[in-house]
Amino acid sequence: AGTAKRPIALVTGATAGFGAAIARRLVRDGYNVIATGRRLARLNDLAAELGDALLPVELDVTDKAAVRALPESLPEGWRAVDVLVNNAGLALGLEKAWQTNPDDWETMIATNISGMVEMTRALLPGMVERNRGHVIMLGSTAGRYPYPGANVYGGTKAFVEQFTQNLRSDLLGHAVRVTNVAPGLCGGSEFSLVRLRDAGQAAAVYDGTQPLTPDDIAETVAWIVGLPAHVNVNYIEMMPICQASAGLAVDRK
Ligand code: NDP
Ligand code: 8X3
Repeated sequence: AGTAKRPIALVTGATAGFGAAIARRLVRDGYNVIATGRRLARLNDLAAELGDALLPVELDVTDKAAVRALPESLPEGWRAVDVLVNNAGLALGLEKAWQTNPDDWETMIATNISGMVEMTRALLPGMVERNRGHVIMLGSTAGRYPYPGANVYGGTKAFVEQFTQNLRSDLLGHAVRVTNVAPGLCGGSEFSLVRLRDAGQAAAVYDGTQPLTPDDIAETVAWIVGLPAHVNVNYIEMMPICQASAGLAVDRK
């Protein structure tokens, strides 16, 4: 499989939401795309839809051994990854810090931080060696603006931002780009269903709003990777027009 001479992108969390939209968009833009995630059936559906330009690979980013073995385990012709999209991630819960399930905190840290770091560490050496590559992170406005219930989720996304900019420092002198894409309210994905574990509550998050869509995110990623090779977008923040930062809160007794 794979169509000769197309650049290669690897997208984590391509079974839903942003990752699926980014995979579709990059195939359309001429990439061969390695689509990864835990739900293999969904990746196979994407392959059936998109053809030979999409390679489905079952991968849990929290499985350290599998991530470390990934570059070697990719089929011939798929190993020289040009673009890594570190999209796999999740929020679990919206409770106040002292009411949360600590296992949920661990899962967010394992996925959004450790998984993202391991994926980057696995694919960066090849990019540096080829002096060609681009790592795109899915950060969040939650990494910059605090809000009640964001506790560890927002903390993981702040890590994503600082890690991205520190990578930029390490990569100075190499033609490898790194970008943190930080969206705000975005519907049309499973994000709120995963977070709130209830379809009704998840739908209510978007009541009366016109949120960003996964296609808006994919469009932005496609623009960033398509810029001339000397241009690096370090950080890009996106919100729907119906969203703004709300200012500081005051407790009045
Ligand atoms: P979805 O829940 O729709 O998609 C999340 C994806 O992550 C799924 O494909 C899921 O695949 C994958 N994933 C989760 N855990 C793992 C794991 N351990 N290993 C591999 N893949 C995993 O959410 P979104 O598309 O909305 O979110 C994508 C990213 O964007 C996340 O990092 C999120 O934090 C971020 N984001 C989302 C915003 C929003 O409002 N929607 C706004 C800002 C940022 P599977 O379960 O099959 O493994
Ligand atoms: C997703 C956006 O506002 O739910 O990262 O944290 S938000």
